[in-house]
Amino acid sequence: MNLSVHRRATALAALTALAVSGLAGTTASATPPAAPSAPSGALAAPDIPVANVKQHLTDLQSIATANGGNRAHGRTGYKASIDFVKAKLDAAGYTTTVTQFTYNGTTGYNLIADWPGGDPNQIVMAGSHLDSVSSGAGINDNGSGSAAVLEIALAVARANYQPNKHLRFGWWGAEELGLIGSNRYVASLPTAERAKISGYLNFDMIGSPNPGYFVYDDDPTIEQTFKDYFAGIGVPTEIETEGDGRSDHASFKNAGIPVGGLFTGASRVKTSAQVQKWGGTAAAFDRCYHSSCDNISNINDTALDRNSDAAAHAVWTLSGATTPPTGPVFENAADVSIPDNGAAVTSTVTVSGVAGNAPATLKVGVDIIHTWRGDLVVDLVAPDGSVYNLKPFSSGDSADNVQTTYTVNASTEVANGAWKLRVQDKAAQDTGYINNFKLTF
Ligand code: DTR
Ligand code: ZN
Ligand code: ZN
Ligand code: CA
Repeated sequence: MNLSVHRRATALAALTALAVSGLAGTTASATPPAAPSAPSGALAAPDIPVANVKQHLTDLQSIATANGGNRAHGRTGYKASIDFVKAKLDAAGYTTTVTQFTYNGTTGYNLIADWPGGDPNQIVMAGSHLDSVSSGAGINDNGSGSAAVLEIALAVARANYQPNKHLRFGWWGAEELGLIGSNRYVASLPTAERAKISGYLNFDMIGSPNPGYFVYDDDPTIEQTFKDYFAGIGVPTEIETEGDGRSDHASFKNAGIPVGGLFTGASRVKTSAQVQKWGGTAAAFDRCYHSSCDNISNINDTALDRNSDAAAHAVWTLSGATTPPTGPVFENAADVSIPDNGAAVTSTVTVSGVAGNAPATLKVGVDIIHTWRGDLVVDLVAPDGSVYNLKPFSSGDSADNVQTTYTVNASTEVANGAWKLRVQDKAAQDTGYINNFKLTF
């Protein structure tokens, strides 16, 4: 009963839509070649504004100051840090998840932020631990990594970056007590989910006041991606040796996930050769490591800037940009009504002037107005009659409309000729019409 009321109501809505759109284009139009358009996703990473990263550090310092001087596991400053990062990501359009765990009798938290889109079976992850030790605010260790990863995530949103791979960011709890949060996260993933992570990039201490530029010696592709960035800005790097496996990447590496990361040094002393190379002094890379003086003054802005940019470069490069559609666009904006539970109807686009075959990534833009899209079977029919099913009959799917772009491997089809969008309504009661059919070569 309820169901039929809903179906009736949406049918009325569609009639209204049909009446309005009846004024819209009724002639087929082919417009090759397409006007040059901006890429749908930037191909190169943007510069990460170090001022923004610094502002996040100032905010983390304020959180520590307001919470007894630290952001340690089990203390109020830790949860406040989680809330701070999460709010920024939520506002930027991320899907965020906070997971709880118990360690040492107190509650710990991890924060995961997923950027919608990309191949769900190929995930590029970047992460950092958000907890400090209890003796200080933890601004270099590890506000620096946390703030850089946050700003990179925000830069992804600002650019509306749409990479081929799925992007996920993580902030870990209780790293300082033995990589606890990241271990719990990895342990929580079913084997099949772990296998989808193509790489994990770790950022722990990337703004040391007397910095070195260290790259983790792990996955060769990730390592090379970081090295390429530093080579490009003329900054020499060394392999990280101050304790392999001493940060959250170890949790991922132990599960067989490729890892990499950056580091500017902790309590180890910079050698004179390293002073020659990088400047600074022959003293600890971070004399405030795990101390109360690891505050907002304990940051080298140049190191923070370079490492934030290198991290963004790796996130962009490893997730792969979407190749912008380059070829001509052909479209048919004529409305074709779809009879209820009736015969198939078609909208035709005639392609001409495209040499050779269609691409392996033919973009098929489908815009069908319908009050119960589950009724519909949608196919692309090539000029020679080959059929590519775009959407099967899915009776339970009561949502309105089919408005999406399918990617079809049409590389065995000759491009020129009459391409059809074929739509058949296979269940009674709801109806609609083809609003637009578009092919991008
Ligand atoms: N685990 C870090 C400090 C640390 C020491 N060696 C390395 C090597 C690579 C990354 C980090 C570190 C801490 O949180 O104290
Ligand atoms: Zn530490
Ligand atoms: Zn750390
Ligand atoms: Ca129907």
